[in-house]
Amino acid sequence: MFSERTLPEFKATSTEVTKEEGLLLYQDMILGRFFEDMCAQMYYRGKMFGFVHLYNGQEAVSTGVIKALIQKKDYVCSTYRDHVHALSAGVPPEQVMAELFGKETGCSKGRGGSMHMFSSPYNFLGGFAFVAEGIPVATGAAFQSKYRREVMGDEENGDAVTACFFGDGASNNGQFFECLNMSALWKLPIIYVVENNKWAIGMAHERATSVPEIYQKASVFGMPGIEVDGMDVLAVRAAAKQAVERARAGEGPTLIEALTYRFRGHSLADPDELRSQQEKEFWQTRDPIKKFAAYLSEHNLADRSELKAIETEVQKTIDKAVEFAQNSPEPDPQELHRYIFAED
Ligand SMILES: Cc1ncc(C[n+]2csc(CCOP(=O)(O)OP(=O)(O)O)c2C)c(N)n1
Repeated sequence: MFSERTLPEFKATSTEVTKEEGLLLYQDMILGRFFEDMCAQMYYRGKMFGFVHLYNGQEAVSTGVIKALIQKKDYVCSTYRDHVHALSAGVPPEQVMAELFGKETGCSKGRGGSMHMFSSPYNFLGGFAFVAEGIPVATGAAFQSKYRREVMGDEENGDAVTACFFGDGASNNGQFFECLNMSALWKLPIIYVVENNKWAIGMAHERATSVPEIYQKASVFGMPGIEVDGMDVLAVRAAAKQAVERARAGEGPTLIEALTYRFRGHSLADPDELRSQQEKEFWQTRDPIKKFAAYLSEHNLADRSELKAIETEVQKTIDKAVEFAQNSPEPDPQELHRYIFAED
């Protein structure tokens, strides 16, 4: 069956974007899209191993939230669909690609692969294979920010904000409820971003969920819940900015539900036969990149040739990332136990 929730309306005129900001948002979304397309190519050429989950279609969520965080000290926590969150958080594309190739130069030293991106210099907390596993980790990061400020008097890092991404499937997991309770109780500086792409592998969200409007669940914890069009980068960014301000001001967490769609199967191993053609075509018409390109030209912020120049540059960056990954060494088998926190 094919049914759709009505997307909340967002008036783009209610937000201001400079040309520079607009081009940066566009560049970040293009980076996410082209990077994932390259991953598909490399996966089918046998360069990557294990499950690889791509983010195509959801770019406005990563870009809209992470680019609204602004400050370098802020944290980002992801799921197994993590490449693009890592890129938006600033992890260099060559390090993400090398990780996918299982190389020593990858952001997790080639030990993690697709589902376990991690980068301490960029405050990127992972990459987790288990559904909802990142939610308590992100909540812990937000707790330490508050602890630093209130107990340790660390004004510089104490107001860092954490953005925690997860899927609609994860919102039915107990960790979601436990963490929302704690973070509301302690007024932690965190934004929970649920990317409702309607499906958890082959399980339709409405079939598995008593109250499918996830943003409504915030109210029982006494936190704001915002429903947003996840295919509109400006709408996501506006919601995220509001949540960041609240968090930074010590007013506590926000739950943002971004209504979005993944354009590919659950992973590259999924033939994607369960979702109807009609549904897929409907969401393709909402492609967040095309939508934002149209916005930029309608508002005279960029013409086609400027956008094309960005696309060409991004493609070059990705080609270089592949070359870097190809030419990088594999981890030395002698170092199998390095980075493991265990004693004999
Ligand atoms: C704890 C746990 N249970 C089950 C799985 C198997 N599994 C992998 S992905 C997935 C669906 C999750 O869907 P969602 O949270 O909506 O994220 P999306 O894939 O849509 O990004 C499931 C059930 C898992 N990885 N971890």
